[in-house]
Amino acid sequence: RNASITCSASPIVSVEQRTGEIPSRIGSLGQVSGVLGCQWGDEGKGKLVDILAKHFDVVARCQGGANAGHTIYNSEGKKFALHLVPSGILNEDTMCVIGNGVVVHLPGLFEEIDGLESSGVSCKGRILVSDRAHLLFDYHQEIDGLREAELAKSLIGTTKRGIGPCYSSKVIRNGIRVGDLRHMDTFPDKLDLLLSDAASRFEGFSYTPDVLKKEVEAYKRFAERLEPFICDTVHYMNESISQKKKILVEGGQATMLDIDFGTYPFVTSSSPSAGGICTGLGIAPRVLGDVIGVVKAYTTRVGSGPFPTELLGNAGDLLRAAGQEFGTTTGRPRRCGWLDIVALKYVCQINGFSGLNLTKLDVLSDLAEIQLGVSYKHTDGTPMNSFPADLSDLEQSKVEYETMPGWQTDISSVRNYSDLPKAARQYVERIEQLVGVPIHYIGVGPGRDALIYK
Ligand code: 2SA
Ligand code: GDP
Ligand code: MG
Repeated sequence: RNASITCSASPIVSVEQRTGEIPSRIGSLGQVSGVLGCQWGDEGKGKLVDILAKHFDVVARCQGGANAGHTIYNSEGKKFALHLVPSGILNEDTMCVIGNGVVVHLPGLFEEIDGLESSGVSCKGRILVSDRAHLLFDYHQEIDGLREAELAKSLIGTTKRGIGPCYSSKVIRNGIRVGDLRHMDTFPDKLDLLLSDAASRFEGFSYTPDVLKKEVEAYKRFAERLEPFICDTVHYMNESISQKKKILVEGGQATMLDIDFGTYPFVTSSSPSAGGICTGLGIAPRVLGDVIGVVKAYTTRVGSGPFPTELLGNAGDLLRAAGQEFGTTTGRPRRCGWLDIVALKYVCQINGFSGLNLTKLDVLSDLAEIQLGVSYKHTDGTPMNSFPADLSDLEQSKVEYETMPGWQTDISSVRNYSDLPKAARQYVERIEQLVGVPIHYIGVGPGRDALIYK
């Protein structure tokens, strides 16, 4: 079913022909491009994806779920907070794909679609959901909370959106997939198994036949509503590639939260780095071209776990206020600190970025001096030459900083790189020099137009 679906978006022509605008600086290396987070999330990936979407036929999510919160603004300045729907949705010619690597909470997805439709964004026929994606149930969210309560003081600080429990079901192999909604005869037994399993593990989880009955009834309705969205997206993506369509992959979270490469166990349960693009969509590494790393001009983290360059007290509070650093999904205040070059270099190695988008440079505009965390040293004085896997090594490390002059000028209306104050250009160029990856875009405000193409 849906095997013969074809991409309805128009074929890409050159950026200049299509938009008459400055080149997007993306998409020239291969048919599939990616936008990934370089820190602990919330770097501003959604904004870049929204801006670039017009250059692409398809925008796809490959991992994570409704833990993601991508804030974007349309050209009239209207704000949208997206969680499961890809940030290409505001560009009406773009198809949006939710890939096999994503975990899908259907009540949340429908709520998001209804919200978009009521704001005048047409979603009809524009969103495809992989039949291989796993379903995230309300109970996954409930046990996410119970797990956090068990961990007490050493809690992860999850978004409580059920992400870990749903990926656990997937990996332990009793998960239920979107395609299973086409077999409602066997669905109740599968769900019963899952709920009974949770009830036997968590004392605080109450499970009665009534709960199952209600959930099955709700999912019968969801199955009907979802049917037009369900697609063999692996086939769709590969067909789109053979038809020479251009595809942009939108990462959720970031490499420092990656289940393999992040500050484990204070991580999410998916692969937000480049490898996740292939496994989360079923496409081959050779079709991947540009991968843009999105990096905030400073660092934020929400949830627990190590944060070597964190600024506690007043300095952190000032950054939080200037950058409006509160979770898009949960509203939690984000921890704030200086840019960590050691972590950034590690993330650049893992992802092989073709370029970077430095975001929120405008937020630093009031500072007289800016610090860059350039190296870590053990407390015994030995230098650490890479980002450590062992959190106790990280705890025993001391960050060494370079101090850069601030520019203390409002840069939010600057659109040409050469018009930035000298100190701001020095900061940008020092980062490029330290990490060895060019910065292609610089964010100077939340709006669509607030981007400098360097
Ligand atoms: P989870 O819920 O199991 O994925 O949580 C595990 C860790 O991953 C972090 N995480 C995030 N960090 C930053 N932003 C995220 N999205 C929201 C946003 C967060 C919010 O856009 O602001 O609203 O609070 C996100 N999603 C997961 C999480 O904080 C845990 O550290
Ligand atoms: P994402 O999860 O990476 O998409 O990022 P979020 O949307 O969670 O958080 C980024 C926040 O910063 C959003 O509120 C954006 O509107 C805002 N933002 C993005 N880029 C810039 C920028 O260059 N300057 C400023 N001031 N805000 C930005
Ligand atoms: Mg976010």
